Amino acid sequence: MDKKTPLHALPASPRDFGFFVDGHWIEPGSRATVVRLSPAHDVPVTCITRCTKDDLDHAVTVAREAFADRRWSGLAGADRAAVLLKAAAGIRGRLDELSLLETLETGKPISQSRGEVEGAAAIYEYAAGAARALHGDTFNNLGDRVLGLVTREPIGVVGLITPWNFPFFILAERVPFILAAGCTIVAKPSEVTSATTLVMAEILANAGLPDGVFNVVTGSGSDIGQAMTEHAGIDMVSFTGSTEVGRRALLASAGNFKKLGLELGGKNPQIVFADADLDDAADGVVFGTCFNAGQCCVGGSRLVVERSIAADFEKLLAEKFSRIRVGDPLDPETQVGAIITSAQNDSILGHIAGGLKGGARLVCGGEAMNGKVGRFIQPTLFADVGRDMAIAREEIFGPVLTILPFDTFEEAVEIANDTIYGLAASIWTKNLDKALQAMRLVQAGRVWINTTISGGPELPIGGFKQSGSGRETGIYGVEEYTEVKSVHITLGKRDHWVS
Ligand code: TXE
Repeated sequence: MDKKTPLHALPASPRDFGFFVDGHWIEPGSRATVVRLSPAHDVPVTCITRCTKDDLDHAVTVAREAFADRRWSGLAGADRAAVLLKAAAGIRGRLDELSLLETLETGKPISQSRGEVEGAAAIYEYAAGAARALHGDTFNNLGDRVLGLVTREPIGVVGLITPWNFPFFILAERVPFILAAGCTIVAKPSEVTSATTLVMAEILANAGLPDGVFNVVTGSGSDIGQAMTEHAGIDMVSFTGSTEVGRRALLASAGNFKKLGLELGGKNPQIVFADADLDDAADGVVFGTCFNAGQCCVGGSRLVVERSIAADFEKLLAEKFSRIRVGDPLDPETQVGAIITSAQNDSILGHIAGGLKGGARLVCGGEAMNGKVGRFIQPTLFADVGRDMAIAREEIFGPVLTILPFDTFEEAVEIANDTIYGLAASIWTKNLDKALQAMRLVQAGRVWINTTISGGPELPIGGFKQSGSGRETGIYGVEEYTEVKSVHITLGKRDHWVS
C-alpha cells in the first residue's frame, strides 16, 4: 500500500449491506453474502447479500403494486420534481461517504469519485425539470369534428441492470429519468460494486419517494440479472454492460416482449487530422485512453491519425503517458487507479500479450505494476497495428491505445467506421468543414469535436450498431420510459355506420 493512503479511509472491517425493498432495508438473514475487497488495497470493504430469486419476485411484486396504485405515476410532475431535488440534496449531503465507498469498491481515484457523485446530484436536478416538462402532443388539424391527442404514459416496472465501471454515475443517468416518467424500478447493480446503489435507495426514501417505487436487489448477473431479463412482471429492462450479455438479455426478454434499452461496448475512434492543435489532441487522446483506467465504454481506444504527423504525435503521446500518475486511488493526486478485478486484469494483460505476439510495436507501457497489493496496469501504446488484430477490434476495457494511420479523409472515416461498435467518436481538427463532414459520416451515438468524454445530462446518450439501442438522459431519456398513446376524439354527433 502506498504510504500516502490515509489509513482512516480504509475500513477496519467491511460495511455490511442488506438489500432495499418497499422502502426499507432487509437483512441478509440466512442468505449467502459476498465480501468485496478493494481492488487497490486487497482489504475487505463491503459485504453484499446474494439475493434469491424469491427476493427478486418479491421486489417485482412490490414495484408492480406501487405502479398499479399510481402512488407515484399519479402525482403531478412538480411533486415528482420535488422528490428528485431533495434526492440531489441528499446526495450532496453524503458526498464524502458515497465517494469513499465508490473508490473502495471500484479502485477509481477519490478525486474522480467526488466529481462523479457531484455530477450525479446535478443529473437529478436536471431530471427534476424534465419531470415537469414531459408532455404529449395535439393534432388540431384533423377537421372540425376530430381532435387528436398523443399522450405519454409511464411504461411500468423497469428492471435496471448496471455495470461496475461507473456504478453511481450510470445509475444517475437512468434512475431520475425513469422516475421522472412515473415508472417504478427494481435495480440490480454489478455484484462487485453494489454499495452506492444501495445507499441511493436510502437517499431516495429519505427524500420522500413513496415505498416500493425504487427497490434494489443484489447478486450475480447470471443468476439475478438473467432472471430479471426473463421476468414476466417487468415491462422494460435498461441494461448497461458488455455486448455479449446485452445479446443474451435481448433473447431472454422475448418471453413477454419487454422493451429493452441497451448501452453496450465500444471501440471508439479518436480521429486526429494533421491540422489539429496537436498538444490539445494528444492530451485528449491520453485522457480518452486512460480515464477510469480505460474501463470506460466511451473511451477512445483507437487512434486514427493522419500519417504525415503520426510519428511526431506518437512521441507526444508517449511523453504524456509517462507523466500520468497511476497508483493509490485514495491519494488525491492519483489520476489512474486500480483495475476492477483479477479477471479484468488478466483479460487486459492477455490482450497486450496478443498484440505483442501479433507483431504490433509496443511504444510504451505494457506491464502490470505489481506492488504488494492491488492490480494496476501501465498506460500502454501500440503502433504498427494491423487493422484485423484483436487489439484493434475488440473492446479491451483497459488503458491500451492502438495507432492506425490514414492518408485521406475518406480513409479516416472508413477506418473509424470499421468496427461492429458505434458508441462514440472524437474528431480533432481546426478545419470546421472537415470536422462537420466527419461528424456526419461517423457512425456513433456520441461525437466529440476537439474534446472527448465530456457533456451533461441535456444531450442523449446511446449507441449505433452493436453498441446498443435506445437513448438515456435528456428529454429523450425520459421519453424512453414512456408508452405513446394515440387518442381520436369525435366532436358532435357520430356519422352512423348502420343506416
Ligand atoms: O460485464 P457484464 P462484465 C464490457 C467490458 C468488460 C466486459 C466484461 O469489455 O471487459 O464487458 O465485464 C450483469 N443477464 N463492459 O463481465 O457481464 C452483471 O451482473 C443479465 C462494458 O462485468 O456485461 C452486471 O450488473 N445481466 C460495459 C452487468 O450485467 C447480467 C461496462 C454488466 O456485466 C448477466 C461493463 C445476464 N446473463 C463491462 N450477466 C460498458 N459498455 O459500459 C451479467 N449481468
